[in-house]
Amino acid sequence: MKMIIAVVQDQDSNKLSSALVEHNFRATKLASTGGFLKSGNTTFMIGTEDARVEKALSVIRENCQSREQLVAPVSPMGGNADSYVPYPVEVEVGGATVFVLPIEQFHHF
Ligand code: 2BA
Repeated sequence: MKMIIAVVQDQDSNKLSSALVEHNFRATKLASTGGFLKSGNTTFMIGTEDARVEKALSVIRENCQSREQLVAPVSPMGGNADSYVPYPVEVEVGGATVFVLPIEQFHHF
């Protein structure tokens, strides 16, 4: 068994939830915050059999898209003025950041 942890953009989370249910995957959604942008994203925990990992990855791939996001400039006060960028910078936020972990035990009481 594996645990798939997928960090996705909030805009894709409802679509992905529905697609996972449709394909008979069980998942838990957690509200999370990206460390870099400091804005909300959604983390899915999906426990599944080894044989279904590839299918879960394809469902995630099909339902999450990457987007450009503007990062507002941060005041240099208290920080290093050398690295201060006075204008918004565009970053590409991936459709999904996915980790696949082995599960030692699974219990469902
Ligand atoms: P954030 O940390 O808010 O990052 C959003 C996007 O900002 C990233 O997209 C990347 O394009 C950019 N970025 C992140 N750190 C950067 C840095 N130090 N310098 C320049 N640009 C940077 P993604 O890579 O697609 O990541 C989307 C979200 O997935 C992240 O949101 C974070 O919540 C999660 N994530 C990504 N890599 C992770 C990792 N290794 N461990 C845990 N969570 C991760």
